[in-house]
Amino acid sequence: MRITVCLTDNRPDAWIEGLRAALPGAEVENWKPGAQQADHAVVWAPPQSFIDEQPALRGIFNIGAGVDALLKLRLPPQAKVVRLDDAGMSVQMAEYVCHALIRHFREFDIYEADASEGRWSFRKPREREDFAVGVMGLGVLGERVARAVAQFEFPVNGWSRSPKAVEGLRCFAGEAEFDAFLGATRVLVNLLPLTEATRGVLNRRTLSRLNGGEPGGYLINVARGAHLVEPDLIPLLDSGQLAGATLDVFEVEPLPAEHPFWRHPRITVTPHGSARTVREASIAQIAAKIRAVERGERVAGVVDPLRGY
Ligand code: NDP
Ligand code: OXD
Repeated sequence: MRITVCLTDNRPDAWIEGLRAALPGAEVENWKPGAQQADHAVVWAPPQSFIDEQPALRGIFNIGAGVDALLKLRLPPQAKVVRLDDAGMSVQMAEYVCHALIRHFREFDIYEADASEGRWSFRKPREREDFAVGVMGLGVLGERVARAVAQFEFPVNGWSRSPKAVEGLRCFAGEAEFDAFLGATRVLVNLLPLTEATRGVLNRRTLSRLNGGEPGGYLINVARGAHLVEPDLIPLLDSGQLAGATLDVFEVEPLPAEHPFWRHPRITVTPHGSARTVREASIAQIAAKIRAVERGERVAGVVDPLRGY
């Protein structure tokens, strides 16, 4: 069995070494133009030229959860696209979202600003019942995040494509229940995959519906930058309709130095690190899935190209 590795923006050596150790007997090589045909590929954002040179691939294993960059390519029709299924990311995502939520709810950003000026300040405690959290996407990451938030006793709503029942959550599904979900939510957390149906879903209309249409909504976007119509955000913050936003992902990454999000006082920017790929856990997961595919077994995380996730 031959495995080719093509990782844009990632150093391949440790991946190759780890895959060789986990799959003894397999030939694992870093891809170079003109390389031999492989059975499986381990990839992150590969170029179309890589795919065009590997028409016989049976499996394409993505070292991230989101497959939006991969699905833009023309892929061999027989190749299964398999995404990472947690592999250490959901706990990081839960930490990140709980941190952003609690920082906002407890106004730690204001205490930090006061402390930087040596001011001993007091702020009236707020009621968590007034800060219903809504998680868009109740998949591997979204459900873990929703459960973590519920541990802090915030009311939690969840929205997915198909109807779900998750204990402790008020679940909404599909377009028909989207506005009701938004209206019942004050702090919106985006954990949707980027697809044709979800591109631009965070926009003036939808963000204005948060908190029953009253001012004070808050956005935490940890999925993909193209979910947000970026020019819509600052007017909503400046008018007070939204109280703030924590953004980990952007339409263009790295976020350009001149982008106004860097300097807006009510936007917190982090560099697409809310849940990083954990190499060892990912190698173990991918190797186990390659062995299962070779035995003709079903594996979790196979992407449906028509759904886009
Ligand atoms: P999953 O595929 O497990 O979950 C996707 C969820 O979104 C499902 O609940 C699905 O509904 C729902 N969904 C999809 N389309 C729609 C729609 N049109 N309307 C309503 N709900 C929809 O994905 P993960 O949880 O593993 O990952 C989510 C995303 O997080 C990734 O695609 C990636 O973009 C992003 N990500 C970001 C990282 C970062 O560092 N910032 C790190 C890792 C991932 P249903 O359950 O009905 O299918
Ligand atoms: C992912 C990511 O999709 O890192 O895994 O964004």
